[in-house]
Amino acid sequence: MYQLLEQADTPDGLKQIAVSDLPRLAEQMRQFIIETVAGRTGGHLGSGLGTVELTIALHYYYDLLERDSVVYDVGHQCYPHKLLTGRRAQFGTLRQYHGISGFPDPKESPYDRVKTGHGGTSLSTALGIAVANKQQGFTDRTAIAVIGDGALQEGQALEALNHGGDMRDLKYLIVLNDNEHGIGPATGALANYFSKFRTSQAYTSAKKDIKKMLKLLDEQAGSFGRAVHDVLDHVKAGLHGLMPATHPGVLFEELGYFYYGPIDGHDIPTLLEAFENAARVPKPVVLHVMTKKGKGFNNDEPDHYAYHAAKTHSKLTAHLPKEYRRAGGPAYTDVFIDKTFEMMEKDPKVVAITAAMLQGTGLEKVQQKYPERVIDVGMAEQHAVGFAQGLKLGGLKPICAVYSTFMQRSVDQLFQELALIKCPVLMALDRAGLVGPDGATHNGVFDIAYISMLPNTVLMAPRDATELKNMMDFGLELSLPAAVRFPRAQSPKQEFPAGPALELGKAEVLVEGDDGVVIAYGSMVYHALEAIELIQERHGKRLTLVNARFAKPFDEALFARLIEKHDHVFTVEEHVRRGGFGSIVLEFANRARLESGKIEVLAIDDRFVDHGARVEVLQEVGLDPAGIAASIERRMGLRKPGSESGSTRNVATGSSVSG
Ligand SMILES: Cc1ncc(C[n+]2csc(CCOP(=O)(O)OP(=O)(O)O)c2C)c(N)n1
Repeated sequence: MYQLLEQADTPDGLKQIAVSDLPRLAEQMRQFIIETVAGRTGGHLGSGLGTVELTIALHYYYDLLERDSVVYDVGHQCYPHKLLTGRRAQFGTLRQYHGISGFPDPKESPYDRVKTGHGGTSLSTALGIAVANKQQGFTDRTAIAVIGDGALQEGQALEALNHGGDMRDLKYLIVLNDNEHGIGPATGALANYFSKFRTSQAYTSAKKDIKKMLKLLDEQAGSFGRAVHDVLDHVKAGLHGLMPATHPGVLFEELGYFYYGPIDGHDIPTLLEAFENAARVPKPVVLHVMTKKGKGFNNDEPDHYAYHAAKTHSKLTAHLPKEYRRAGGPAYTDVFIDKTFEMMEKDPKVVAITAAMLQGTGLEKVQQKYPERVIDVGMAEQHAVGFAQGLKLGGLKPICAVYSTFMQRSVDQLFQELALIKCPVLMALDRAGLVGPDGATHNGVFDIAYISMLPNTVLMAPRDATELKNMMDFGLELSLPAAVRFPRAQSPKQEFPAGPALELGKAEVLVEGDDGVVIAYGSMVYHALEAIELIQERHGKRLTLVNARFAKPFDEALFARLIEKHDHVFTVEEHVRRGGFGSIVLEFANRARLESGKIEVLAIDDRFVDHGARVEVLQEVGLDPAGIAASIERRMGLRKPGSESGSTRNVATGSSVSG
């Protein structure tokens, strides 16, 4: 059934297949991806299905191991690439614990030049490789970036476009994979620009004639010397200029690129011909390919999001334990959405911003009711923060909803546009913590560090759904920029009774005990609660549990009292140790001349955490209730050092092996 696919396990095998058989290979590959991803593993289904023929053609034409290189933007469309580069047998382990990653990863294959997951980066990397090739005299090497119309909106991509268009004598190919979609249908001026010509009849017929002329010139070009080649290049560029005003290449040509296309990205011979032609152009080329996202997946749901990403089949996760016993309440994302509805209803000044994540943040639902007040700025996190500043200065109350990991791209905007002038914008950092199957590129485990270092900022994290709602109200009324972080998880079903009302920088004591204290931040409060319950059951020891609520400013008076009183102090957070909540407490203890040696910080070690189910990776880093209990027991001398029973912690200090 998959005979051609098996033959194409490596690019060498692929190159033995006749061009006329490649469409059949594409069919088999599509079938295999649908069976695996939609049927079992879940993952970025639609993007990969759209790039099947493109990937086959790239590997067929180029040598992407030694000579040439390809960088996939975001990397979520790399499944066909994985299948052609020796990973078919492991494909069923996609995104699972110790399985292969859903993104390119040099640890997995030398064909993956870089690890990606964040968008907008491929043009810079490929341009760098192209310039390095040129400077070292590797004139036969081509550096290729494959970028979607969504990721092209990112600031970095546009910066690289600006830089690259000014270069000559470079083998640099940008494949613009235009499927009229980001995660949902494409929006924004660039999307409008590309869509304008698609429907234009005049463009289609003019293009046919000009294509013929270009082909003729291309056929001649090879037989001439360099000078003639350059002249032909200009003639060709001129012919492109004859195209109607809606011609999509104008933008790129004016920036200095040789524009080629648009061509059918599902037609392999046309793609191969395009690569051949592009190879003869002595300057950066933009090859515009049109593809269909989710091609071949006949889903009944006409839901764009379903094409983008398929859910993991429940069979694969059925054996996994609950994250913690009281889990099972609504997802934090849904709580965020309910509250945003409520806030918008109450106050007409409240607006929400997303950076191409309408579906992931849940704001799509809110947009249906408030189309003007939910603003999707496109894949543009830096702009999202700067734009929020403007909205605030203009008199509105912006909530900037960006995943913790993607907000990393906006650190300078947090610094200048918000913190420096105390501009009060509320940042809603969803997916803060370990995200699970998307792995290292998507884990939101650095935000406490990159925000807390900035003066004039407020950082908070809720212990449950009720507290998230309270923090959103609280944060929006502050006179400082504030961030509320919440995990990709369900909130607790059974909440602790409501404590005192929120007060800036004040924590809440949830449980009183004399044998030690655990200060937990946000998502770790209920994990820590179960951990101290376990310890009480096993050893009869009672520990105090504090819900920190704020990492900045934090409850200095309470923490000082607790550190003075207790011999054992633990902080727990879903964040890296360095620069996290615990390190803030340690630094305070040191500054206040308290005994900082009593404090143990339970956090993620100085390493990147790979993919797996969220509960598996929490266990790996010791932040599941059993892992937290084990760390406390060890420190308190209740368990022999090195004994791991009762804890599922995998103490590996390197990252887990991917496939
Ligand atoms: C910096 C950053 N912001 C947001 C995302 C989330 N994201 C993943 S894929 C995607 C859409 C990409 O669209 P496009 O580049 O057109 O590729 P397609 O999926 O359509 O093939 C988004 C917004 C991301 N990965 N990186």
